[in-house]
Amino acid sequence: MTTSDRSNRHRGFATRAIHLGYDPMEESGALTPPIHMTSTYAFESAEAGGALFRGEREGYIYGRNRNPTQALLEERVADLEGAEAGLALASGMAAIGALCWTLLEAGDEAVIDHTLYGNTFALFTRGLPKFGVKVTPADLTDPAGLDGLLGERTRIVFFETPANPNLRVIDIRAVADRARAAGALTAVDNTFCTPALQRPLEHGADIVVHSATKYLGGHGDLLAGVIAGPHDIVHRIRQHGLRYLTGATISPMTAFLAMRGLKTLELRMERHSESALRIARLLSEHPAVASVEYPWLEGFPRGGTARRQMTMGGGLVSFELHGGLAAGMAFMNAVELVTRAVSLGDCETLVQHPASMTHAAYTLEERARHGIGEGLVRLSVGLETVEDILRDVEAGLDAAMASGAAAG
Ligand code: 7XF
Repeated sequence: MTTSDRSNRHRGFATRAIHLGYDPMEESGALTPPIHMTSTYAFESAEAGGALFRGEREGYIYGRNRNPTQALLEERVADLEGAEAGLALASGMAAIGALCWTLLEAGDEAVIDHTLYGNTFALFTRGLPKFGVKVTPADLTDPAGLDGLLGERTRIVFFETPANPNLRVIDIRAVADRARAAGALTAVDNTFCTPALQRPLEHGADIVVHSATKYLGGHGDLLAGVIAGPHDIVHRIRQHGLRYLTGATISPMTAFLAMRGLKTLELRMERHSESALRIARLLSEHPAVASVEYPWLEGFPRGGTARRQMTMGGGLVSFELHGGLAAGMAFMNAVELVTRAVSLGDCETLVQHPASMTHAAYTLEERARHGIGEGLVRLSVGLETVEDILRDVEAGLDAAMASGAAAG
């Protein structure tokens, strides 16, 4: 068998998530890739060390830049996203930060969608302007609205789809076409879908970022981030964003755990999606519920776009109760199996309140302007027996109604 056969690049998604780029026979037959716990690398000669630093030779120098365990994770995620290259970092925020610090400079502009994870919003609207970058939030569910916002200095258009926490869906192709025509890069946070359900690069985006803390890792036991995109951009982010602008390196142990998660990614995303659809349907039929956000639910805004760019609905469901915030709080306090916690994409079903938790970085006024409801409750549907989740959610809704709060 040739080396290229062993790389498994021609195989299906799940096979590549398990086998890509690793040949056990090159590592003493070890079935799982070794964890390279080393901070630095020996140079064959003094000259060879210099050549590595000058980029004239391929190889490892120092653990802050790269490690073989990390390199395999990067190769796998990049391949699954259909990207030339990947870069793994210490967290999702490390990935988004390294991307911004590398690609933007004082005087540049960026356009972001109205709805982003709270700290991504804070990075763009509080962090970057301190260094002379102008950031304009826009409603990218209407891509035509971009036309007046893209200037000569616009370098990046950044959004999530579906967005955290209200699941709004953005047409990747429509935004990317406009951005490209104006000379700007399109970067999509693909955390909610993962490449198992949506590959933004196939729809015209230039760069994908992930909080691998969520579905890629999949087990609530690590923090990590990934960037995937063209080789030259990813190389620049490694050389600048990772090496000296943030130093936010992923640990080899964490890279190993993230790869263990990847092996079951496709399976998990299917089950998350199937269960979430059932929960979304239950919610939409319950008298306590005022509205449900789930991309696969009948009548969901831009559901056609969702079905064009995603293969299933994913594991996140958000909803508002008739009794608003008080009813939502009563629901969260009544559930027993569902765990009150932020984060998402774990095996455990988690519930949280975006306005006071994940999106507390927005001001009250910003949340109102950007469509993040004060009463919105976000569920990350886990992998437990779906009947158990359904029963617990229903009991929570009944309890919220009985408390009187849901009458609102
Ligand atoms: O730095 P992290 O690995 O936590 O990733 C940041 C991040 C980036 N993009 C999206 C779409 C995210 O959802 C996140 C983290 N979100 C968690 C949440 O919404 O529950 C953070 C818990 S405060």
